Order: sequence, then C-alpha cells, then structure tokens
Amino acid sequence: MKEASPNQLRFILFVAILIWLKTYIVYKLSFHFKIENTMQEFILFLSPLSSVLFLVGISLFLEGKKRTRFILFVSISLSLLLSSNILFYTFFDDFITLPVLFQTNNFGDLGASIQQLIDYKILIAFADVIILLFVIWKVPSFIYTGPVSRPKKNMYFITCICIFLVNLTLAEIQRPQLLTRSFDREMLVKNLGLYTYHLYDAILQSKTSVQRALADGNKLTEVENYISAKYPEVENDSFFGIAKGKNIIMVSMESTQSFLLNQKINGQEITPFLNKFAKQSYSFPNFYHQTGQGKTSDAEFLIENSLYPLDRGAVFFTHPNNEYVALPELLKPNGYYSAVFHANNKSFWNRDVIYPAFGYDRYFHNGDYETTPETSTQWGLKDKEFFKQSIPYLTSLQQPFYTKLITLTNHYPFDLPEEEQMLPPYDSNDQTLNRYFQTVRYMDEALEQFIQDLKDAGLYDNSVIILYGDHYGISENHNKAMAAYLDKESITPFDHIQLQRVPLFVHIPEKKGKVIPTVSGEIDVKPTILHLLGISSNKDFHFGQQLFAKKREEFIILRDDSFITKDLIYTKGVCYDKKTGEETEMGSCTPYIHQSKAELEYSDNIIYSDLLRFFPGNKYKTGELKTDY
Ligand code: GP9
Ligand code: MN
Repeated sequence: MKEASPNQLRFILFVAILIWLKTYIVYKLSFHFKIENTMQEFILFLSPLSSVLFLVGISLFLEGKKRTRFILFVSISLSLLLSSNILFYTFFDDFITLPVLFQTNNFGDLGASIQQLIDYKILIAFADVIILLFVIWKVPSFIYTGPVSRPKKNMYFITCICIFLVNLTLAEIQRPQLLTRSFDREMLVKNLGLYTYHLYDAILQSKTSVQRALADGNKLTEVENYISAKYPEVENDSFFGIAKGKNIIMVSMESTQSFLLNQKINGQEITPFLNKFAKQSYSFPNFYHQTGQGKTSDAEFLIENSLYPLDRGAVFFTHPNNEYVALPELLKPNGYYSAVFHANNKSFWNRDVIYPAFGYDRYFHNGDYETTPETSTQWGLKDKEFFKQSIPYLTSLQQPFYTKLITLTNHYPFDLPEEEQMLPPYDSNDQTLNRYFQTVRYMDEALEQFIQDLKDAGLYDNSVIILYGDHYGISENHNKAMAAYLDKESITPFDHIQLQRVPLFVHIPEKKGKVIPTVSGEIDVKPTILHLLGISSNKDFHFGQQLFAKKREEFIILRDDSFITKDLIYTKGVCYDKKTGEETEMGSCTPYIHQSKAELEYSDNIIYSDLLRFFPGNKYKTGELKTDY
C-alpha cells in the first residue's frame, strides 16, 4: 500500500530540523556574534536552515538503506565541521577557512590547548547524530526509505531555494555587499549560516588557484605605480644609513599589547624592563599589528615583506612557494647572514617551507635546543631558557647578521607554574586575563636578561635591537574583564581598534631614542630597517613607509578592513573621531575607505597571482636553508 504522502518527508524534515536547531544552539553557546537587532537574530536563526535542508534533501534521490546512510553521513559530517569550528573559534576567535584546515601540523601542536577547550558544547554538536542513531535503532518505522514522487521533490527543493533567497535578501538588507566582503567572516557566518559559508569559502579558494595561472606581469607595474604615487621614498633624512653595517636583532614578543606598558597591577609595574628599554629606544606608541588568521606568522610576513597578510588563512601556508622580496634576501648582497630562532616545531606555521623563500640562511628550531618538561610549556621552550640557549648560537654567527627571535611563553592559555609568577595575582573574574599579566611579566624578565647577555657578549653596541608585539593577546571574548581593567563601561569598537596597538622599540647604538607618535604598523618595519642600514629601496618592493620620515602619510590599514589615520578610526562600517572616540560623519572616512580597499586588493593580488616572480630586483634568491647544526 502506498504510504500517506506527508510521511514521505517526515523523517527527512525531522533530521533537518534537528541539525538546524542544534546548529543554532551551538551558535548561541560557542560563537560571539554581534547582534544589533531582532532582525539580525532572526537571520542568525534562519541561516543554517536552507543549506541543511538542501544537504539532507539530496537523500531523496536515494532509496532504502542508502538513504538512511546518506542522512547519517550528512549529520556526522556537519557535526564534525561544527565541532572543529567550536574548537577553532575558542582558540582563534574566528571561523575555519579551507587553507587553515590544511594546517594539520598546527592543529597537532594545539593538542594540549584543545584538551582544555573540549567541553559539553562538543557533545551538543553531535546531539543529532546520537538522536539519529537512536531512531534508526529503536524506531525504524519512523524512517521512510521508499520512493518520493517528483512533485514532492520539486516542492521540497523549491522551498529550500525560497528559504535561501529570503535569507539572502534579509542579509543583504542588513549588510550590503555581503558576498564581496569576504574578509568579514563573522558577518558571513552570521548571515549565511556556517555551512553555506564553508561552501562560499571553498569557491573562493578555487578562484585563488586559477588566479595564479592567469597572472599578468603588467599588474605588478600597476601596483608599483600606486606605491610610488602614495608612498614616495624619502632617502636623505638624517637616519638614512645611521646603522650601516650593524647587526639586526629582532624579537617577536608573543601576544604583547601596548596597553600593558607603563601600567601597574597591585602597585607593581607589569613590564618594568620594557618600560625602561622604551626610554633608551625609539618607541612608537601608535604602532598597530595588522595580522589576520596567521597571527605570529602574519606578523613575520608583514615585517619581512611589507605586504599585507591574507584575509583568509595564513599566507605562510597558502603561498609558501611564491617569489618574495624579503628582508633576509635583500640584505644578503650587503654581506648580511640571516638566521631565525624559534624553540618550537620547525614546521609550525609552515616556517621550514617558507623561510627559504625569504632567503634565510639558518633556522634554529626546537631540534637545536635542550628541552625538558621543566623548561617548557606546551608552546615549546620557555623564553628565559630560549634566550639563554640562543646566545651561544648568536655569538657564533658570521657578522653582520640579520636575526629574528620568536618568543612563545606569553601565548594563550598563558600557563606558568606558580613559582615563576612574579606579580601578585591579579584578581578579576577572567582567569585568562589574570594569567596573561603573569606571562607578560615573565617575558619582560626574560628580555631583560637577554639584553644583559647581549651586552656581556659584546653584541649590544654593534646591533640595532628591534622588539615588536606580534598581535593581540586578549581577544574580544574578554571584553568584559578588559573594560573593568581599563575602568570603562564597555569596550566599544573604537576601543577595540585602539587595543590593537602593540609595542615597537628600535634601539640604535649610541642613540638616545625618543617617542615617535606617528600612526604606524608592522608593514612599515621593512622599509625602516633598510633605511637605517642605508640600503636604497629601489631594489625593494614594499607597501609601508619608513618610520623616521618627517612627512609620513599616517594611515594604517588593518586586515579586517578597519583603518587608522592621524584623526580618524574606521571600523565595522563606522567612522570615528579619534579625539572624542565618538562617531563622526562618514564623509571624512570615505576617501580612505577607497584607498584601503584598493591597497589590500593590490597586495592580495601580488600574493594570489605570485606577481613578485615578475619583479626585476628578484635575483638574490639563495640556496638552501640550514636547519641543523
Ligand atoms: C608558534 C608561535 C605561536 O610557533 O609562533 O603562533 P600564534 O598562535 O601566536 O600565531
Ligand atoms: Mn603569536
């Protein structure tokens, strides 16, 4: 006997609704979407539905056991996708993109952190799978696996498309240009649903592969023209060549934000050494990190290439085989030996693959360091021990050298044994912030010892020492605690941008240094180093502007499309007056919005199409990277 028609879809609809509601519950528990009105909440609620209906609906073309198996497959796959996003979000405050997904090595290293993050939310992510298995086992009569009539299928998919179109229209009303602004992942997920977002991401990714194949060398000339018009070179100021022939020792200070400087908790300075060092250096209080999903590696990329990192994924992973005109490579013809020090897995962030493309001669990684459980955290060797063991390597290098040391201890979850915590405990409700202060202080002490050791080794007086914070350490998830700490009612989007400032100190031998308040960013470091060493920039390709120039254009673009000028901050579609922190009329920001869009696009194009292959200065490529002693 033919089954009554409503029952043909009963099981499929049941599963779709289950996955849909589960997804919404996970959204609410795990992701911090900024919801401004009821309509946005409704879109958030609606958004997973069409894709879930569609995916589950494919099973209508199968019959019998195959249909049930397929539905189970969809349910498990989506649960896996969802739970990976839960973990990733807790850690990086962002959603997964395809390139990041291929960074399995990194996920391996995150192991210990992931254990801390696994909780009941993951169980909820799999709730539908559990219910589904139960139904298959206990109530098989509920499952209809027979044929479904054509009109019924048509009706099903038309409904599906209608829901999607309603969703998209509402989303476009709330957020015009949604699909063209892919860098705003939260917006995409919020409006299109997590699963549609992943499809969209996959399409973008394949577009990238095609782009390289179709690249045109003339595009590079276009970018060069843009750069020389926007950022003309000033070579003959008094800083040009001031450190000619000196070594460069650069330190990437993990997760170090500027708000920590010159501040006390419980009457004690958080960073006593950095505060002192700042006074003997050129310090840049308005220096911003510009990193994206690639975090530390993006900071390295910005600093050594003066190109923007990508809006999705870490460029270290997505484009390690491109041609670059990076600092180590540029300095080589000037007699510089280059080395990088990082006491963690050599493959973290794909460094062992991309460093040769930057022209590095030597990569010291965890294989070069003595590590014991006492001297390390999950992020590798602790900073004090890292610096201590790096000194003999540093002193043995051929001079002049260009070096970069990457600290690790001040990394989320900011773990440090109690006996090594030197500050009186900070007592907020937010354990992450409490712990952060301790690891920052630890790093501060490690740096103090390091600088002393450089002096003892005779390297201090013939080296330019550059310390920079790679990116934020305290994410938006901790805004409540941050607001309390900063004595504010809340952290506004304006405050958030100001919190993206990270320290930059440039110590030049025999120079007293001073505070230079120019609005600047990681993109400016490369031309600055070349300038100090007296290396003409016409062999170089870079976006930033050297930091000592009197007439710099004060304009820094962040990877999420926000920007900062001398007087304005633009973020999340709002233009702010820097003096008041209040919203100001959009007209003031408009020209910069265009410029920032163009500049990011130019930079992205260079990477996606591997345009620096066509750069004539690109002839210093060197041979192998040594990774063992
Ligand atoms: C890992 C370290 C941390 O080696 O550089 O990277 P992050 O998670 O900060 O990008
Ligand atoms: Mn980092």
